[in-house]
Amino acid sequence: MALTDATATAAPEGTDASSDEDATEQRHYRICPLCEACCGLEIRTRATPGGRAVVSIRGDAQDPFSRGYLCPKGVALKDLHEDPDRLRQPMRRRDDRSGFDPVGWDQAFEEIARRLPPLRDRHGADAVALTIGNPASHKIGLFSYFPHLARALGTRNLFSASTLDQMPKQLACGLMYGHWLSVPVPDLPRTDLMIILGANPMVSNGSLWTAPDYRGKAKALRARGGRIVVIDPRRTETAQAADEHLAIRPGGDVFLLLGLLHTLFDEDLVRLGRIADHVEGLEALRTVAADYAPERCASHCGIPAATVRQLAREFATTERAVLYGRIGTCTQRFGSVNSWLIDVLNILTGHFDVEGGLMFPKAAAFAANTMGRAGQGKGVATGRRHSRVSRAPEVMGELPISCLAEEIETPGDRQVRALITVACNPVLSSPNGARLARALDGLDFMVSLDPYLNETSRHADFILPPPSPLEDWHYDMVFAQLSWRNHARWSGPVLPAASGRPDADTATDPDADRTRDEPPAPRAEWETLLRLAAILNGLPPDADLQAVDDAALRAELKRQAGDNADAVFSALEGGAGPSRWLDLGLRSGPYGDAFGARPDGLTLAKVKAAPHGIDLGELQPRIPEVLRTPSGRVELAPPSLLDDLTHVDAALRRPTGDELLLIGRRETRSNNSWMHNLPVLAKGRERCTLLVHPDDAARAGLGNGQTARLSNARGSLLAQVTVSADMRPGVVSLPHGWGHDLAGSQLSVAAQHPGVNMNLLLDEEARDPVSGTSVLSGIPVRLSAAAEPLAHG
Ligand SMILES: Nc1nc2c(c(=O)[nH]1)N[C@H]1C(S)=C(S)[C@@H](COP(=O)(O)OP(=O)(O)OC[C@H]3O[C@@H](n4cnc5c(=O)[nH]c(N)nc54)[C@H](O)[C@@H]3O)O[C@H]1N2
Ligand SMILES: Nc1nc2c(c(=O)[nH]1)N[C@H]1C(S)=C(S)[C@@H](COP(=O)(O)OP(=O)(O)OC[C@H]3O[C@@H](n4cnc5c(=O)[nH]c(N)nc54)[C@H](O)[C@@H]3O)O[C@H]1N2
Ligand code: SF4
Ligand SMILES: [Mo]
Repeated sequence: MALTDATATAAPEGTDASSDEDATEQRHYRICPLCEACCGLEIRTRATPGGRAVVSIRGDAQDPFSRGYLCPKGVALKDLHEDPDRLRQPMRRRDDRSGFDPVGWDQAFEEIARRLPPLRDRHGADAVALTIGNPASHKIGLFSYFPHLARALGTRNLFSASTLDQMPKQLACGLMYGHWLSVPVPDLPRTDLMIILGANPMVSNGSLWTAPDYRGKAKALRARGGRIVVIDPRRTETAQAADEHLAIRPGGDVFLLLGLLHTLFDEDLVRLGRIADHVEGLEALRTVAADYAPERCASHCGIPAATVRQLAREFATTERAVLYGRIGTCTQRFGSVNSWLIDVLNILTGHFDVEGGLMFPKAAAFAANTMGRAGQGKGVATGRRHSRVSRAPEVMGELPISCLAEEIETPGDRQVRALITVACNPVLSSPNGARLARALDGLDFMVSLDPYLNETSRHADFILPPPSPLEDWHYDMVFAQLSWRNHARWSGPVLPAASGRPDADTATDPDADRTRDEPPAPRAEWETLLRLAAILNGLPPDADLQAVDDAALRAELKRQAGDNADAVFSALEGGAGPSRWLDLGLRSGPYGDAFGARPDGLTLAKVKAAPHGIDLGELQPRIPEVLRTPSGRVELAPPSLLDDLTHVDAALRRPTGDELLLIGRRETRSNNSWMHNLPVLAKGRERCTLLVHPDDAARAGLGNGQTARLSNARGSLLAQVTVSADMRPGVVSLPHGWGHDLAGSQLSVAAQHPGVNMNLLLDEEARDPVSGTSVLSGIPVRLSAAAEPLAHG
């Protein structure tokens, strides 16, 4: 039997049936869970013989946060919901490995209970690895209940997409401000100069910065006389809509940033402003800066020294300015140092914790930097343990995901023998996925929580699918902590569970008893995670989940509320699952009603009653209250980052090579590795193409539309060439997340335009050793004209 989560089954909030329309048509307001912009959508549905169907999806003009913005992916939620390849029930791999068959949930959990705990008991907790991917941060059910599973497993082999992405930023922020998610964001609406380094928000819609409609906000900045400077090896869509583009050498950011730092001290441009009394380590920075004159760094960053000095002056002397860096600066050898220096430069120029600079959001729920004692804390620690094979240090409780394959392959004590993947596709998303795919075949047992039988889940023994986003309710646990404006927005399920599936006509109440042969209704993801956790904690596979959930909540309340725990427990809204935790987070949060002590404050009921969400205003200065460092200050010179400068110095002494360098890119109609199966996004021109500068194309004898071979010591692949003067000479660009031609996946649309997986050319051992993050950019490659044509495309 499925559990009831009152929030999941109640529909009226966020839904309205208007009388002037067809009586069967309803409008629903739903936050898009597909990327970090978190746009509010208006979704119209109509009654159909089988249930309800989506009629249209558009931006919700009344959403105070996204104000009507949406991108083509938001519209694709309909295709995702209706995708015949999207799994609606658990799949079990046949014993002869010839494919998968659907099974009931009870049967799946029974078999998992039979196989997984004994394996863990025999080989130890570390023998079961756990990976979690990008969509998990967009799903409250996954994000809030994943820790239950991680705790129940007790494994040290915990991996995530963070070490392919933002870990350097989280580490730098953790060290400087005391918490992993105290990440300040650009106050774009109030700035006059925005410098963007290694990010393409025009396409990505922003990252570690929830800011729907970058385009509109950038346009407004320029209309009020401001300037945008983009520093990127490619003249990106964001650069094309900016005032200036500097084509940096891939991997050159650290040299640019140090050159800027040098100039600030050298030309007496340091102005700390109002936070001067709250920083530690200024003199250490002055000492560091002395070594990195732009004249020394210029050839390594590929930007002339005079330009670097001029940029430093303009940044320092513009009253409201901000420097923002993202994934292009993170997925490099010096990713952590880059992330640190970006914030340092904002701080030293007085563009930090002030209007128009980098500012800290204040989320309504779940933000650690709104909990506990304001202004001081424990800070963060790393390296409390190390990976078994490469001895890579743990960061934020995780090991580098690029270590997963070797942990599975290398025999010995604590060898990984089983794996649970949660919303993760590392066969395509991590370096050298081919090696990982081979390693996965050597596992004794694997479970994937995923809506698709794809490049990674095809290796699993069981695939446990989520409901479609339109069948689920939503609240952003993570992105409200990274938002351009404070807000609290909740959205209800748009469609009843199990609509839009092939058997929808016969769909019954998801909670009704059913026989094993009937296709089961989707299970909420928190329920799947809690069920797995219960099994690993030794409970039978049909244990009473309500009791398990109640016990976990009561234990937390005992910790937080002591003697009041029982009263708080009874006051919380929602039958089970994340809704009670959300009510707790909101009510005890910075805008909350504090369980009656602040009657005007927020509760889940109040947030649910506002269909378009609640606006909580512009970002406000938060130093020192936001800090959780042991010193109670901003740590400008964390020792582990200072230490890495020795390696920067060594790199600066080596001459730059003249190899061709491969970088990645993102496409508007694509999202990492998993949205290529949606017809509305997949149609049109080929997207997985190689951008090559005209000079490099001519040298290799390649023209537009021809097939190139790209190769290095790791491997070789074919890609269709697009000649583009937007590339820096000597740099080529290929999007990541493609390569849907692997046998055994069930992605019929994606298979028609499979593209190639650029990560096959990446070295899984190339990492920023401080954060464990993979080097995904600036990869040396050889380019030649291919004798053979592309198999697809
Ligand atoms: N070369 C190169 N490689 C890169 C990058 C790059 O820029 N260049 N970018 C990196 C970055 S930033 C990231 S974040 C990673 C992403 O790495 P991953 O998280 O491994 O990859 P995604 O493509 O986001 O895959 C998400 C998986 O979740 C599944 N999924 C989708 N929705 C749901 C859901 O609601 N529930 C569940 N349970 N599963 C769901 C999808 O089917 C897919 O299998 O890739 C990284 N890889
Ligand atoms: N449409 C779409 N949107 C997405 C995604 C998607 O796949 N598609 N993925 C989502 C995810 S998971 C994330 S993490 C975010 C990422 O969001 P962004 O950080 O904005 O990511 P990108 O668009 O990859 O932009 C990175 C830029 O860095 C540049 N670059 C590469 N190497 C270097 C370098 O060495 N130095 C500098 N300075 N620049 C470099 C690239 O040319 C690219 O323009 O996007 C999210 N949004
Ligand atoms: S930008 Fe597109 S994918 Fe991202 S939240 Fe908005 S509609 Fe969804
Ligand atoms: Mo990402």
